[in-house]
Amino acid sequence: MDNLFNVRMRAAKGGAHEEGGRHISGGELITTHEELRKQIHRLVDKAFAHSRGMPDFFQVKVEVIESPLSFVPPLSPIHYVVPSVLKGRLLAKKRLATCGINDLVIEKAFQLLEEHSHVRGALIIDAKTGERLDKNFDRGVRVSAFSWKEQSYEEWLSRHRLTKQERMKDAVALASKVCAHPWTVAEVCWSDDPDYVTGYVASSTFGYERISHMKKRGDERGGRLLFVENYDETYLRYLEEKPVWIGWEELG
Ligand code: PML
Repeated sequence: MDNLFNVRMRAAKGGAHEEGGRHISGGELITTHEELRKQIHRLVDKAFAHSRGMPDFFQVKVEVIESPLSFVPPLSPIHYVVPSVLKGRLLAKKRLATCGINDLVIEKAFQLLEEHSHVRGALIIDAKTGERLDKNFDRGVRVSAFSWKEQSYEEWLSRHRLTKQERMKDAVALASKVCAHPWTVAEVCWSDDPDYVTGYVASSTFGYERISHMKKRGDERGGRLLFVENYDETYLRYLEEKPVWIGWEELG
């Protein structure tokens, strides 16, 4: 069998992230050697045509995948259209509460997200106390090593009568990996792209719940919260390293 590669991209302005540069764009994918060149081009286009600005730092990391890949079925989508950011945030909080998270914990976590909107990775939150559990204060946790199987993506689109949308494709893949772990209670996310106001709440019980307005247009603050019932090195390694295909094994 051909080698598979995990490809990670990050781009920033004002130097590398660790030197204080401002995050512009990131990307994750798994690919074959044959497709590598095409996929890297896609990531170049993604980073250099971003509404957060033109990067002056761009890095692509390509690593061969040593362990076998398992399949994670994609979450089913629901789309809520809300008339305002206020209603969107309120709905997100209600959906998180439906996952069993206490209102005070939700408020505390949203507050943390406001204070850490410069963090490009996810903040890991204790679903019982609202405390932040990851120790990467300015970096958060980067969920990596996942990709859609293209045939499954086509099937998922047709099952849910949806058309292709790159950003949603990437977000559903990430959320499906995150929510497949039994310790994940729920995830909430909205983009740091000033032109992109749709966000989501995801959970293994209710699926990928898209919310049309999670922030005002022009706002560059975004982020991702993962509410968990347990947290340790193995959970962190699952999110960052365990390679998975998003799709149904029977479709290949
Ligand atoms: C991001 O791209 O930074 C997050 C996007 C979240 C929403 C994706 C969607 O369903 O449209």
